[in-house]
Amino acid sequence: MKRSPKRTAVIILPVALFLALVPALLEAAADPADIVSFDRRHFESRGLVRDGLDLLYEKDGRVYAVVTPEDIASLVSRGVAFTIETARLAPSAGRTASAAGGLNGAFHSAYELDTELRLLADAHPQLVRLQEIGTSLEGRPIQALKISDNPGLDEGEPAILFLGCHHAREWISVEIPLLLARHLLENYALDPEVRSLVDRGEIWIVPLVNPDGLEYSIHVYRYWRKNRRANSDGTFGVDLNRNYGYQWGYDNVGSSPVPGSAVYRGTAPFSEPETEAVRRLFLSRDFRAMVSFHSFSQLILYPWGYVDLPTGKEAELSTLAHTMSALMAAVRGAVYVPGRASAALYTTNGDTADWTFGVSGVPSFTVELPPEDTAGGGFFNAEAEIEAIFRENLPAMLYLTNYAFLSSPDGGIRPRLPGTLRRSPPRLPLIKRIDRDLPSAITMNQ
Ligand code: 0X9
Ligand code: CA
Ligand code: ZN
Repeated sequence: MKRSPKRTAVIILPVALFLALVPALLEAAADPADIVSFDRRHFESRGLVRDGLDLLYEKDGRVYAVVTPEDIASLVSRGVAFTIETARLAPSAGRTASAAGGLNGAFHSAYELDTELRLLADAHPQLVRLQEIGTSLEGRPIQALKISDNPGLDEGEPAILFLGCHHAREWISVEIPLLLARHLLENYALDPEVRSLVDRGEIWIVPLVNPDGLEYSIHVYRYWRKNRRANSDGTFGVDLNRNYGYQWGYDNVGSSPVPGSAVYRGTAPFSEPETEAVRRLFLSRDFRAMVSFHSFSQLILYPWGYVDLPTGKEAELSTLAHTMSALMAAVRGAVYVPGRASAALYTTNGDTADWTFGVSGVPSFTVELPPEDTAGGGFFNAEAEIEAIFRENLPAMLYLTNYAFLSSPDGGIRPRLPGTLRRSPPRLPLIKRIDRDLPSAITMNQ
């Protein structure tokens, strides 16, 4: 039903008339409204009844509407990806984040990603299966794409895993694995290299491990890092990249036992449904390599992370990291510095790569995406850069996928390097701390 125009201010009214208006005033008080926007294509394709929403206007391909909580529930159930715009439109809000629409511009919220993944899966049913691998604390699906020929069959092929967004504020880390999925699906018929990889193995892509945190980062607090666990002391959040089970809680430097800390490790290994979902997926298939995308600093990190010691495969991991770095630099010159995680950055315990390597011995990497530093934008990547960052990561990801599919199941490798191995880039000095960009007045514990 179309709502009445804005209620006009009541100035002076006889008491009787005022009393007659009380129900309407109560209704107004009980009728909190937000403004949302969504792509007009979704609007048309999802069969929304035009009269059912309080439409405001259409701009740059997006429809804006006033919605109640019931309207939001209805949008969610119809699978419409929307962005809550209220804060942006408030008089106090500053410049808009983007011309592309939405508080998060061209980046994907959890809902926007869900829609995108469904559209991708629907468009390529012969190459991809969308699988919910778990549910976040707040009930959001954690989605995986399995990309392979005969994706509905269990062909027991070797697999590789790409993960995005353990950390809420690292929005770019959702986009790169998502674009990788799109690239594989849209180029299967055109590109023999893509086709060969997709035919020979399973490429598993989980663009968003931490949906609750991402939503919080979009709508409430841009610098949020952790998930949204309500901790026992009233603080929120477990650092999902400290919650994995290999050498979990090894010391209090690489993770923290304090719930309010940005690097709180949780009450137990895999205490969080988000990490548990990754654990179950990883143990259920024949994974031969893993990449977890983070931002920022432009690094390619390999185990160990928990202590500055080499693994038994230091040489292989180092060679792989250097090769990937060279492939990345060849695209447009951006140097991703390769190194052992503990030495090149800092020690962490309970991170993803230590666990996948620790339990399986397969090449496992944390890729810290651009920019290099806070001067380059820190956690804020220009929308116009998303595609270029993907392009420079793509050859390295294809290379690692091929390498993984040639490896033997015990994690040992039949070496086969590309003919055009370039020299590794120079190693740069690095200073990076988790909290380095946080305005000191803002507490992490909200
Ligand atoms: O601290 C992390 O979890 C990662 N960096 S981030 O700024 N994206 O939070 C790095 C994890 C890599 N592992 C180690 N450095 N040990
Ligand atoms: Ca297959
Ligand atoms: Zn991170």
